[in-house]
Formats: sequence, C-alpha cells, structure tokens
Amino acid sequence: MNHKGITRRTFLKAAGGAATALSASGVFGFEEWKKKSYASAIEKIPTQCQGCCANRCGIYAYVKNGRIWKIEGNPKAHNNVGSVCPRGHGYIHELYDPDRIKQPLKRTENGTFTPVSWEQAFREITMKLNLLIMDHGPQSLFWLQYPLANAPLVFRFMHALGSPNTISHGTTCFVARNGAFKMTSGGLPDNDLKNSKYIIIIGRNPCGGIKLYQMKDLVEAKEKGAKIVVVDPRHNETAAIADEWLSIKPGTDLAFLLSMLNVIINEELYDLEFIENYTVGFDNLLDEIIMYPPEWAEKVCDIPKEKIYRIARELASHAPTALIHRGYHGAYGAGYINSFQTARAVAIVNAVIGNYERSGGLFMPYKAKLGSLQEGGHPAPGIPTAPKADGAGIPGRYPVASYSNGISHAVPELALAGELKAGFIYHTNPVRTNPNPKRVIAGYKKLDLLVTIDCVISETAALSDYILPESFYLERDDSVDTVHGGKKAQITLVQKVLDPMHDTKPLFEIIKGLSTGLGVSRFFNFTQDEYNQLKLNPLGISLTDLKREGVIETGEEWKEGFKPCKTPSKKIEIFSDRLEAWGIAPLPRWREPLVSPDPDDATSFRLLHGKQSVHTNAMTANIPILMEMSRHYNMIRLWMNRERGERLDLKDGDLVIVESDIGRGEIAVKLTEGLHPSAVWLPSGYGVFSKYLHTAKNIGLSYNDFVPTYFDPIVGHAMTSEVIVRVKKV
Ligand SMILES: Nc1nc2c(c(=O)[nH]1)N[C@H]1C(S)=C(S)[C@@H](COP(=O)(O)OP(=O)(O)OC[C@H]3O[C@@H](n4cnc5c(=O)[nH]c(N)nc54)[C@H](O)[C@@H]3O)O[C@H]1N2
Ligand SMILES: Nc1nc2c(c(=O)[nH]1)N[C@H]1C(S)=C(S)[C@@H](COP(=O)(O)OP(=O)(O)OC[C@H]3O[C@@H](n4cnc5c(=O)[nH]c(N)nc54)[C@H](O)[C@@H]3O)O[C@H]1N2
Ligand SMILES: [Mo]
Repeated sequence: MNHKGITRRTFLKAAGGAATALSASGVFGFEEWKKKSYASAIEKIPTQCQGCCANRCGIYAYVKNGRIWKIEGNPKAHNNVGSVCPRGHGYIHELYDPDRIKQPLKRTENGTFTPVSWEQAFREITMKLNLLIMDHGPQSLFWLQYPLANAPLVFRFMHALGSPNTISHGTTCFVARNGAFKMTSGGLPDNDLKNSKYIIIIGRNPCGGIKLYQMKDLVEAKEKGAKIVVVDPRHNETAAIADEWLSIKPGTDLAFLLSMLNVIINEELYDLEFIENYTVGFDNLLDEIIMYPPEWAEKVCDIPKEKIYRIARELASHAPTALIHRGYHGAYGAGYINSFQTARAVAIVNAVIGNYERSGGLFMPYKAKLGSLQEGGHPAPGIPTAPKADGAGIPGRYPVASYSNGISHAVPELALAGELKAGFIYHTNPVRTNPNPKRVIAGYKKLDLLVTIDCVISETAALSDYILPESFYLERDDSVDTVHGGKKAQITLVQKVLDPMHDTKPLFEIIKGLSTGLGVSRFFNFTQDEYNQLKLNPLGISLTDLKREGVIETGEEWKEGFKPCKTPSKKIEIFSDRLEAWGIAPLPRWREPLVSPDPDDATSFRLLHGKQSVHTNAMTANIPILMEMSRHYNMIRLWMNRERGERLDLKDGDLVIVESDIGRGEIAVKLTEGLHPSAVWLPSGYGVFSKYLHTAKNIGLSYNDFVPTYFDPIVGHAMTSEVIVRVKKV
C-alpha cells in the first residue's frame, strides 16, 4: 500500500511504538500482549450502521480489547438482511480517525480553532443566541440536518425556541419524487422486487447507490426468472445484472414514460377494474396521451420506438406482478425542471397496470406508530405559527414543497438576504453537498452565529463559529427508529458499543446542554432511555429487549388488497385537482429540461453525477481504506462516451478541463461505451476541500462546483442535473 493515510512504514512505526511503550512502562512485553489479545473475550452488540446513506442497516458490532473489531449484518433487519456494504465496513474506521474532533472548538480571531470546554461552548453559544433571538425573533434561527432518528428531538428543541425553521437536506436528494408520489398515491410506496416478474428501473441504481435489500431482492427475482430493464444514460452497476440496458438521453425520462402510457392506453393493456375502483382522472389522461406516441418519443429520448412498444407491452403483460421502481435520487429526485412530473408519470404507469398493493408491485410499507413524550406527562412546546423562512408550506410558493423537509439550499440565500441570522448544522455538510459552493460559503459566512455538530471538520464546520463534536455512532445511544418500514414494521436503534474516546457528546446531551442557557430545559427533563421507552410503550416492547435484539418486528403483516390512499379522493390521483388549482399541469405533460448541450459544440455536455458503491455522499472520502479502493479500482474519473472523447482527441486517462458558467476543474477521463454521448458523468463522492480532512482533500471533483443555484418552482429542489459543461483536453 502506498497511501497517504496508511503506509506500511507508518503502520510499523505505530505498532513498534506501542510495543516499546508497553514494555518500557513495565506492564508486559509485546509477545505477552499478543497472547492476551488473542485470548480476550469478544463482545457482540447489536446496533445500527450510520455509514450513512439513510439506509440505517441493522448490524452487530464486535468489540475486542476495548476496540471495535468488525461489524456484521443483522439477519433480522429487513433493510440489509444480514449484509453490510463496503461503506459500512469502512466507516467503522472513522472511530480511530486522527481527523476526528476531540473536544468542542471555537473559532479565533485569525480563523483557526481553539479547544474550549463544553460549559464554555454552551454558555457562549446560548448567550449570543439569546441576544440574536431578542433582536431578530426566533424565526431568524434555523437548524439544518440529515433526517435521522433523532429528528423529533430537534423539532422539539426548535419549537421550544419558537422557530419553524427545522430543515433537512431533502432538496438536494429526493423531494421531487416524494412530492410526486404524495400527490398521486398519498405517500411513497416501496417496490416488491422479490416477487416481481418484470422490473423497470429508471435512473436508480440500487447496486451502486446501495440499498442492500433491494440488491438482494433483484438477484432473487432474477433467479426466479424475472426480467430486469435498466433505463439510465450510463451502464451502471444494476445494468450489469439486468437483461436490458436502455441508454436514454438524460432529462427525457418523462417522454419515455408518456409514450409507454400511450402504448398501454392505445392497445388497452391497462387494468380497467383497478382503474375504475381505485383511481381518479383516467379519462382525462386518455385525451392527453395521444400526443405522445413512441414515434414522437424516440426522437426526444433516443430509445427506438420498437423498444418502447415492446417494453410497454411486456410490462403490461406481466402486470400486476410488474413494476417501475419508485426511484430515489438519480433521474427524478432533484435533478431537472421536469423531475416532479417524471416521478408523477412513474406513479401513474404503475397505477394503470394496477400493481398497487399487489404482490410483485408497489405497496405502502408498514411503519410502527411510536409513543410520545406527552403520554409520559412531558409537556410539548407549541408549534410556531410563523411561516418557514424558506417558503415551504407558504401558499403560492413551491406548492408541493415538503413542510417538514423545507428547502435546504435556500438557507445561504436567506442568510445573504439577512432573514436568517443564526443556525445549527447537524450531521450534514451543505458547503460541500449543495450546488454553487462560492455562493453557499458567502451565505453561511454572513450569519452572526453558526454552530456545526459533526465528528470531523467538514467544509461547513470549517466556516463555523463553534464546532460541537458528536460522539461517533458506536459511542452513543440515539432515539428509537422505525427505519423505512416494510411488509411488517420493524424498530431498531443506534446503541452504544464503546465508551467515547474523546470529549464528545451524543446529540441528546448537546440539545440538553443548549436548552438550559436558552431557558427551555423544562422540555428536556427526561433521559434518552426514558424517551426511548416512552416511544416503545404502545408497542408493548421494552427497551432492554430492543437493546438485546437490535431489531424487533411488530404489528400485522402486509396483505394484498388496496388500502385507501392519503389523497383527498382516497384514490390514486392520475388527474390532480390540487395541481390544477395551483396552476401546475394536472397530468404529466412533456417539458424539456431547462438547459441542453449545444449540438454544434463538440465540447458541450450535460454533467451527470452518481453514487459509487464505496462512498457515501461527500462524507466517506476521508476514510483511508475506502479512498484506497477508489484509487485501486481507478474510480476517480469523469466518464465520457468513447466516440465523443475520440472526437476531442482524448485517450483513456487523459487529463481534461471541465468548465461551466460557475466552475472549473481538472480530472482524468474514462472513455466508455457505457454512457450516452450527450453527457459526461462524475462520481459524486469526491471533491472534498476542507483542509482538515487529510485523506480526502483535493482529490477528484464535485458536480456541485459546476451547478448554479436553482429552485424548482413546484417542489423547490435544486435541479442538480440542469448544467452544461465544456470539456477539453488539458
Ligand atoms: N454507495 C452509496 N449508496 C448510497 C448513497 C451513497 O452516497 N453511496 N447514498 C444514498 C442516498 S442519500 C441516495 S439518495 C441513494 C441514491 O440512489 P440512486 O438514485 O440510485 O443514485 P444516483 O447514483 O444518484 O442515481 C442513479 C442513476 O441515475 C442515473 N441518471 C442520472 N441522470 C439520469 C437521467 O436523466 N435519466 C436516467 N434514466 N438516469 C439518470 C445515474 O447515471 C445513476 O446511475 O443512494 C443511497 N445509497
Ligand atoms: N458532493 C456531493 N453532493 C451531494 C451528494 C453527493 O453524493 N456528493 N448527494 C446528494 C444527496 S443524494 C444527498 S442525500 C445529500 C447528502 O448531503 P449531506 O446531508 O451533506 O450528507 P453527507 O455528505 O453524508 O454529510 C454528512 C455530514 O455528517 C457528518 N457525520 C457523519 N457521521 C456523523 C455523526 O455520527 N454525527 C454527526 N453529528 N455528524 C456526522 C459527516 O462528517 C458529514 O460532514 O447530498 C447531495 N449532494
Ligand atoms: Mo440522498
């Protein structure tokens, strides 16, 4: 190995040093230590992986000699069914990362950080915050976070302070998809991949943007004879196990879906009984869909009409044990101006083939209903009546925006406008994960007070006035979690496996510490364990049992059969009265992406991005063993269609300059047949620039450097694929 983080030499030096220290101190020699070490007991403790793509897989942590030895998947957890992905295995090394924050830090006059005690940090932060709230009102305060099991505690804290501005990273990830399913079927269904006979996956890559249960289910379905069709401009990891890969022109999935509907309707391949009983607005669709025959779509989306006809017929002929995957981020999570309508079209194709709540189709996952603090006699703070600063939930602004997720990338804009003055950033890193970092940095710098709660000094933490170190997930207890539901509800939790190595605290203690100085401690007069037990009470489960098992199943099992939707009509809304009232196309209607590459310019491409199996978002590039895999497999390259590359006189591995209207960078190119000619594709795990992240910094590029600040008018998402770059040989 010749990696910066762990060379053979530094490893031997460290190991030798430890042995010398032990023998010098007269405790015992290296050989003796080795014997003791081999003989020492192994503890196996169930917890939840936080490696941390929101999947929250059930795991067992093995502890030996007071150190984490390894993790293993918990077979009972339906999220991962006994497996762990490379990121989960790699992320445990973060525990021993020298870049971890070891105590609270305060920014000094000259921009460096100095350690302070927790007492001092709490005292100074709350004094400053009290003054800011007095001057500007609690609505000038925000809390931005990764939406995890502790989220309800954060809402409680912010409500206690009177601020409505609790916001998640959703507008850079999934909100267009979630909004579309909410408007259509009243919530986000899951895919019954395992039992499906025909599976179409559009711009979703469960084998690279990993969800372990989906990977396993796809393999199982395939072994049982299912056909899998992957629609992606790129030959992704899921395409590798598919029967068919359709290299669609990016941003045009809506055209493909509309023409699928056209075929299904013209040829009467739909499920009329299902449509009549459980949907509204099918008749309206009949009138519109004639505009979109495959003859039209093939010119728009680059998939030959014969294939569209065949796939539409195949899908319908396998219904209801057939589905189009509900998607996540890639094609219609937050990518394009047409993402919301694309996701609506996905929901509608599934509806007209009648697969909702049927085996092998889509189903609403079951989640446990947890108990509340009020049931334990703890008063709840009132819900602030002030509108959210980001506009989510305000009539007339982003009509389908999610109130609880808010609009994360609006925060720096609101700071620049002087509307937000102070904020907490918890477990998220907007300076690296939002588009247009220059603008984002300017926004966060403008705040009068910024406090980041992280384990390392991320790009965002590096700009903060205070950094509060959270204990690593293996060192803490979090709130009881319902994860994502499934055919039976499951509950899990993050539980402490080791004592904290440094002067760090779990979020619950951080919130408690802040609440005293802010005069809201009465809302936190309970312990994490008491809170967790209150959540479990209605389920008749004891916290002791949950801590022993790691995962407990509860409630009834999903059964086939339509259940009323959480829509006004209680049915699947193919035509949406609400959208019409808001002036939004009530049926999915074709709309071009906002920007497109210049066909006359050989250097012009759409910039796409996506996950690789060994990294999570922008947070694992600092893990030496994961970065080593990136290097070993030569993963840090910009993908380009081979023919287009050759026209630019490029060879595989050549260095190129990538430039958009707002950004510029250099990276090696990978020429491949596995990418649509109109796009280049950047793996999304790199481009870290925090100088405090020694393994990751300045390796690779991030798509965010090139993407301007956009707000989709319907959902408010960031439209991160609406960007054209020019690519030239260096
Ligand atoms: N290894 C790993 N796994 C993860 C994560 C991670 O960071 N790393 N993150 C987790 C999170 S937060 C998320 S949101 C999910 C994301 O999971 P996915 O949505 O599957 O992830 P992406 O890689 O963003 O996108 C999937 C595919 O969309 C394709 N794509 C891009 N544009 C278009 C388009 O216009 N049309 C079509 N048809 N395809 C397009 C990309 O080429 C890519 O292969 O993964 C989760 N799992
Ligand atoms: N560059 C880039 N940008 C992206 C993406 C990408 O893949 N690359 N993906 C997009 C998508 S799909 C999403 S969901 C968002 C995600 O964007 P973010 O929400 O910003 O997520 P991460 O990049 O995972 O950053 C998580 C932060 O939490 C910190 N952290 C990790 N563990 C802990 C912990 O236990 N406690 C605390 N307090 N902090 C912790 C990490 O050090 C890191 O700073 O980004 C979007 N933008
Ligand atoms: Mo995401």
